[in-house]
Amino acid sequence: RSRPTSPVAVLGVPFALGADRRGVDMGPSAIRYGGLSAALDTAGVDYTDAGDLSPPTLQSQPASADASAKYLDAIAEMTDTLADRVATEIADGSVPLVLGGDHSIAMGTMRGAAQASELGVIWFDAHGDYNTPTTSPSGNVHGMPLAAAHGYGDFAEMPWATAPNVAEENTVIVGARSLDADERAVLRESDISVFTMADIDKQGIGSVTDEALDIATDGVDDIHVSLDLDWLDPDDAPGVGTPVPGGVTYREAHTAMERVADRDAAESVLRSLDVVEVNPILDQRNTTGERAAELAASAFGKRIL
Ligand code: 6HN
Ligand code: MN
Ligand code: MN
Ligand code: MN
Repeated sequence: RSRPTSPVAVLGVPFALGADRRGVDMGPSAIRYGGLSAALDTAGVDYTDAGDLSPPTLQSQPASADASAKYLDAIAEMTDTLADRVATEIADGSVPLVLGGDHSIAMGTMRGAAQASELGVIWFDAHGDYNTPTTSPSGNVHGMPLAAAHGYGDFAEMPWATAPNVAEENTVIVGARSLDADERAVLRESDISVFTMADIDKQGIGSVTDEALDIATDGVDDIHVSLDLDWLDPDDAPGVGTPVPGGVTYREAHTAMERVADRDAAESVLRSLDVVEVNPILDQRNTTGERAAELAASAFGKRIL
């Protein structure tokens, strides 16, 4: 397939249980209201908006009994539903654009996207999201989806959480600047590639993204791209639940998405994209929702001229 001939299927997942904090469940609305359809139109993307899933809500759940991985049963339900949906869209020839929701939804996207065949992953995030119930300092599952996808640690016992066909060697984290102690040790020992903010400072975001694309696509057909809005500096994207100072600028984030689009135009590599962690309650006049909409369109090849 080659863009723009393979259509994009927009799918919202209004989910907050992985963050244990309300507001991020309104992310899909905020991104749409922030101009997603206009941005995709400008990009010349053929898309349909499939609406939102109806996953469990925080207000409908009793407080989680398990403090080490909160709301895991509800997260399993969401993951299962989303994975099936994503796999179906891909089988139908579409590229799912999944709007979060907190980052735990990526467990569903990756599990679904990896059904077809081997999949590389690029994770644009301030965080590693490589905790497990044993290592997590918060018990919030949005800090665990990448470990879950790889079946690492406790997740070896949770096949529902695991994405088949995703190798550590084809997994790349870009922009990390907040890793927990155990998470850091695990990532250092793993075959996952981690580009920190220091690497971006030294090498430049264009070069880092190109290198990430080389690693993620090495020997595999396609990639999943996961964009956590807290990858951006909080000055540019204030509407996130776990902001970390010292992030990339809006312009650098655009450059990264444009490199993804360039590679996709040349080699048709983008199997799925998720855009997560937009929390309009914490935002300033939906700035972060608007940024998320524009960045998503750039990943599909938005051009100014
Ligand atoms: N996110 N490392 C922290 C934790 O609680 O595990 C923060 C995780 C943030 C997750 O932003 O998607
Ligand atoms: Mn994240
Ligand atoms: Mn993050
Ligand atoms: Mn391909």
